[in-house]
Amino acid sequence: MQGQIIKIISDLHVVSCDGELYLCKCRGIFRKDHIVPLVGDYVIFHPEKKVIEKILPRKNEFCRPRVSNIDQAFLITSLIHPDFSLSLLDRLIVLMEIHHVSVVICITKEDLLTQEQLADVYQQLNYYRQLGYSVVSNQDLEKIKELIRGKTSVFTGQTGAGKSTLLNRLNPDWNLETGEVSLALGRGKHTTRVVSLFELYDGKVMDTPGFSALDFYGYSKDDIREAFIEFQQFPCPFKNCTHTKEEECSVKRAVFENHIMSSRYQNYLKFIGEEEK
Ligand SMILES: Nc1nc2c(ncn2[C@@H]2O[C@H](COP(=O)(O)OP(=O)(O)OP(=O)(O)O)[C@@H](O)[C@H]2O)c(=O)[nH]1
Ligand SMILES: [Mg+2]
Ligand SMILES: [Zn+2]
Repeated sequence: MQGQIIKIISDLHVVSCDGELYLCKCRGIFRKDHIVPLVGDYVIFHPEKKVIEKILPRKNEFCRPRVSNIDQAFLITSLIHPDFSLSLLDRLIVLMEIHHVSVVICITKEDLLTQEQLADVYQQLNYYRQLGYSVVSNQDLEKIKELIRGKTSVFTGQTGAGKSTLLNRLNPDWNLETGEVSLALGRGKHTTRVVSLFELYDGKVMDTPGFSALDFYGYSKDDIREAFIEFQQFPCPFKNCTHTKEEECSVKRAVFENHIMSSRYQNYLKFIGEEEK
């Protein structure tokens, strides 16, 4: 039978199929061949033997969090505790662009900011909206429900940003564990420990463990450059320009003329390891 892995707890894989759940192990050969099942994987399994026999080809896969077959990512972005960071936001957007996952920027903890602070943040986020990314607040439940419909979405973001809290609000039956944020450290305590996939509003959502830092492994400078989608609006006269050195580079000019947000360009330089001197 064919099903989907919705949770993995050590060597037990919870496979969902036609509304039933099956607790399966993997065929021994998987380990030998270094095949690691992920939450989101579509699998062929044996319902009586409770064994996963085959993993079907993935649309995409991530190592942190360990998930596959994602259409859309909700980047759960706290405005304070943990602090708002455009650098983290850009990092996550780059990852999603590289994996062809659509981006929803979902901000949380608006209630803890003053009107002035909020206006500043929204001004910055407006730039992202103009690039075509959806921007919502965790208060906009109706908008979020619309975005979830018909897709598989992963909720990702820093520990303590409010992923599980928002999912509980979307479906009060779930009662996912949520945690306090340490005021001393300004971050959460890794309350969610495993990835879980749930069905919701004709779509699927995944709650994932948050992180405190996020690095790029194994992505080329070219991948990272392509992921800054606005650069394409300013075609460079130089072939394969890295937009770092050439005086006449049109991306550099666009930054200078404020058509490209300066923090975006600075983050690009940071990510490719060419911080401006
Ligand atoms: N004031 C305020 N607090 C919020 C909001 N959203 C979440 N919180 C609080 O933030 C804390 C952390 O929320 P969680 O939902 O556990 O965060 P998480 O992103 O799931 O964290 P991990 O599971 O550790 O990755 C909890 O105390 C929530 O009550 C919000 O919009 N406003
Ligand atoms: Mg959580
Ligand atoms: Zn250039």
